[in-house]
Amino acid sequence: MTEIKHLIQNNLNKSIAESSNEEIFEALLLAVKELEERGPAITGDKKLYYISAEFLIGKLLANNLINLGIYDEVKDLLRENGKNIIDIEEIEDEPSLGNGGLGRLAACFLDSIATLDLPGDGIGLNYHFGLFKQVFEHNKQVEEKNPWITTPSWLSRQEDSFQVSYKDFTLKSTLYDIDVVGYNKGVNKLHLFDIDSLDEGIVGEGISFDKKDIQRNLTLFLYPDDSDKAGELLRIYQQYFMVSCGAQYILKEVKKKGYDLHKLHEHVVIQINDTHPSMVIPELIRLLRAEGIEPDESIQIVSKTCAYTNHTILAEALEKWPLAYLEETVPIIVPIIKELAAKIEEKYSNPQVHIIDKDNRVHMAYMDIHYGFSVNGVAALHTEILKETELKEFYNLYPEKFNNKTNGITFRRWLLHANPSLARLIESSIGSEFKTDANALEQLLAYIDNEDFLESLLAIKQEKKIELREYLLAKQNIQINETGILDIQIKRLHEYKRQQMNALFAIYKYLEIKGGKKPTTPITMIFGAKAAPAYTIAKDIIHLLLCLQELIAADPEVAPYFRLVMVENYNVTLAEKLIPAADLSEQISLASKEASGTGNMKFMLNGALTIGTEDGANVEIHELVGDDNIFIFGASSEEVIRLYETSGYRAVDYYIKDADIRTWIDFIISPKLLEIGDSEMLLRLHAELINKDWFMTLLDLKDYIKTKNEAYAAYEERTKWAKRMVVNIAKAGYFSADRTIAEYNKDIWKLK
Ligand code: GPV
Repeated sequence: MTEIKHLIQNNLNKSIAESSNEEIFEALLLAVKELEERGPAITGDKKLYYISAEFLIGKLLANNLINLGIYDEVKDLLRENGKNIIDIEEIEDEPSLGNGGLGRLAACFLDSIATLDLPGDGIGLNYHFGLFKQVFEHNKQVEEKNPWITTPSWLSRQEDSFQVSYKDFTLKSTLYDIDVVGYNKGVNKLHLFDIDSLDEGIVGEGISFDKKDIQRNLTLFLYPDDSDKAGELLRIYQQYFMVSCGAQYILKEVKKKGYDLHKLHEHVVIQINDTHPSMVIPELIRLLRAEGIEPDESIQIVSKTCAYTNHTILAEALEKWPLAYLEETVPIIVPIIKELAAKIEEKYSNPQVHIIDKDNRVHMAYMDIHYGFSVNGVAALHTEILKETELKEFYNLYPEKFNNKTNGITFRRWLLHANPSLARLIESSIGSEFKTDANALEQLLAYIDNEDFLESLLAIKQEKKIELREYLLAKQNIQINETGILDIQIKRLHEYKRQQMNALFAIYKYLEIKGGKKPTTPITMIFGAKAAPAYTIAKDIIHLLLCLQELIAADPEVAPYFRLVMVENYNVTLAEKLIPAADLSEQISLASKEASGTGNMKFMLNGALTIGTEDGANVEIHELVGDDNIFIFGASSEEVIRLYETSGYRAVDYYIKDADIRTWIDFIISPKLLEIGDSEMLLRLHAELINKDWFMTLLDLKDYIKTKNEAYAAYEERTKWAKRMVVNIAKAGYFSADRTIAEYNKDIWKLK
């Protein structure tokens, strides 16, 4: 009997064939955990700690089986016993520890760090109800709690416990670890801190709870509503808890290993994932001083230990905590923050680089830049914008700190797991080298004129569409057409990502079909997106999409040619089903606003073509695949930045001057839609698009429609399209997170 078979059997009290899928899942989970415990821990003289408010890790069973190198063995074993591994995978609840790209990036990074055999752990929080679960009622988003922790679980409770001191009380932490196993490599850890005093019972209707009851609510939710002061304070409580536990854990490990705290930076590097963990800087300084290290030396040590990644240029997303809020919650670090700020004010008269502004708000990013040794953006264009515009004054002070690390994705999850048929086709053509060296995918270019290969590629896309159709029907009672083009936009709902522009495309297409111009190939548009609970306009956009879905499906003149559907509760699991089936990848943010994007990379790897603006990593995708293999449209980032600087964009001008645009926008408040939808929401969105439109939807709308029509037409030439797919897959290797992590290590972390 093989080892894994033995382990599974040990955890079952009957044969595999007689066990239920649930029982098999539980036995497998325990067996995998046992194998991981036996696997070698990754060690080294210097260790990375990646601190992040989010880790959007996705389901772990298949991922871990693949990385342990036993997925096929387990699949065969189950099949011999009349079980299908896909059904077993379905049993697992997806961990709800992340929100969007930033959290998914952290998860891809942990996978690559372990795969490159680098000692590096994640540090975060164990949110019991995570990010809310989205349900649709009356064509609106409703939020529910998202309990995901089951018994047994991937979480393993640890002995470590720390005290975290706030102004009015102290909390005692508990710790849960999740194993992070590299692809055919050793094991790192994701450390998730929690409190025993949490009370899940305080959550009432939906996701409501008493925001002031910190000792019972601290780790209930990721990103609790911060539209009022109590919500903002709760976020500070959460952030400080995460970094204080993280810093205490790090120092405990360092001391256990017998290292000299004066040389902390030789043994530890802390990557601060956006500004949520920024308070780790004053906290670590505080802890070093408590260990007897001199004040100035403590600052110097921490400055050599911490590195900061910026993930946005949106001003509203750059955290600035009022000093008074910090005094009210975490007074223990306030004197240190003031001290750090005073040193900067002494040194630099320019108020633009001061940590505490004239309104007494603490700019967390500025603290990271002054007191960290590295600042990186997440795509080439993004880093350039940081250097030249948003963080220009800081770049002038510290040019040597700034560097770019273009994001990446793990090909284990996004190719080997999500699309095994494609992985098999690739392997049968160019061998298995691509599994450990993503650049080997370039060898696929030799197959661009190979008819058999192109046919197989199209056949796999078709197979994935059928699988998606069956899945959506079974899980969400959604009907899609597996013939024709599948055009997908899946990402958090935000005005800068411009789902509203895609909705206006749908209105245009609907009216065109009503006018008698029927598409030669059926079109299916799929959306997936959650809106932050307090983000009114984002919820209005979801409402418009759901109303359009209903209108189009009910119209017999249109429905046979065109469907729009919005999947409920978009998450990693759904992404794994949607991306392999996609033909067209929507990456249509207002240029300059999307720091990188990572969905764009997942679609490309799975043979979807991108329609996109010259934004974030789209720019690098465009450079790699060339003009003929991507559909680029819209204003450039320079033009957009200039329009902002000169207040040169007025949506209402487009509305007045262009009759087409007026028709499409007014359709939002047409009798047909008002009959289906909520007039308050539709009227508000209509007014917003005409009078505000902060993210310039109307600037690019017509170019977008023209370009998308070209893409749809190009889809009809199947062989030519398949060749474009080949180029996209072949050039995707650059976006392996293994490459990104190798660069972080070479330039920033310097781990052995
Ligand atoms: I700041 N991002 C995110 O998902 N959440 C955040 O709070 C912030 C940034 C995203 C960016 O929007 C993406 O462009 C980027 O690809 C991703 O972070 C990872 O870098």
